[in-house]
Amino acid sequence: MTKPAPGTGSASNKAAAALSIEDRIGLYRTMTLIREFEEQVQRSYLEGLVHGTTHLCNGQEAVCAGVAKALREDDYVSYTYRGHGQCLARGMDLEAAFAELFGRETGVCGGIGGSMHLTDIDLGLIGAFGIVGAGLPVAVGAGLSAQLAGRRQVSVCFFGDGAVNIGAFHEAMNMAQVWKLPVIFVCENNLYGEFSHILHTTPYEDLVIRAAGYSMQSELVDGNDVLAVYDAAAPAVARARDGQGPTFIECKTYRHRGHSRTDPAKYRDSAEVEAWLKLDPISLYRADLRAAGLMSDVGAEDVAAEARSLVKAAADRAAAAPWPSQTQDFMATMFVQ
Ligand SMILES: Cc1ncc(C[n+]2csc(CCOP(=O)(O)OP(=O)(O)O)c2C)c(N)n1
Ligand SMILES: [Mg+2]
Repeated sequence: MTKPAPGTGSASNKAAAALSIEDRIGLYRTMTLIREFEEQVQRSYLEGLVHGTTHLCNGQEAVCAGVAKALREDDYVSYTYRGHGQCLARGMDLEAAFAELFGRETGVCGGIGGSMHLTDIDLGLIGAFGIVGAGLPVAVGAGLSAQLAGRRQVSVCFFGDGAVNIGAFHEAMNMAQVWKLPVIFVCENNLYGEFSHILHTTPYEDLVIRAAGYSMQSELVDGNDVLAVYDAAAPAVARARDGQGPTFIECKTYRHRGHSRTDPAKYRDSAEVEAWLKLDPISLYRADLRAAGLMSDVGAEDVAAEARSLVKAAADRAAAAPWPSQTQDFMATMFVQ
């Protein structure tokens, strides 16, 4: 069994200490909304509403919520096919997100992209990449454009542990560091790439080591601790904005479900799964908020109930939306107001 890594970020919580009570509860809301969204996606999939497959991020909510909290509205974010959480953390409209999964005209990409391609340029969501590692050079390009234009924007790139063995990863890391680009590389190390444990494809589990090869600032954090993630992301974003270059952040986490909807994940040891379920980021954070006297169990249930009802209503509306017309101009839907 793979032992859950403790992470290194939760001890200090320096940036997180400055968060207001509202912000702290907001992080709980964001994670809960993402969880409830994914649960609804699962139900909708079983009802036959989702076209194509879907990759749920249950268990990994603290990574996208914690990083998104550190960003400005005009920053850039790229991610993978497991990107629903990043989109929601940036404020994607729930109905438009479901409509995209359901292949409807009112979807964020006009219903043509589907679950693996949720994108909204107005929210800085510059792309979901199905090709492993493909988002990294694009994020570097976005960072370069921001640097050249002097806009002080930051480009954040989320990717899985599988991406670190792709050539584009190394090219992107190298260029970002040489040119001191405002890029944050966020590796969601959930220990598996599809059906393979990380040690079958990579000689070690701590991928943060890779940053040293590029002399890049790096952080290894407990990706199931939302405040630890924020604590690593906030200073990295501040450095990038100030022209001090990129950071590589490895977030140790775990996906609760299989790789995609058709994967029962039988290749994982049940003791390993159980150990990680006990480290569920939402339950852990709820306990933290309760201990700090910021939220009662009833309050937490209210947040979940509200999120559940919001996603259900959004999914219902999306399911009633029209199909895309065959003459629809895809590019116009995506980029032209
Ligand atoms: C270049 C490339 N090779 C192989 C695949 C097939 N593939 C799809 S997802 C995946 C696993 C990626 O794992 P990871 O990067 O750890 O992300 P996770 O699914 O765990 O979030 C693979 C190999 C692909 N999409 N692109
Ligand atoms: Mg993985």
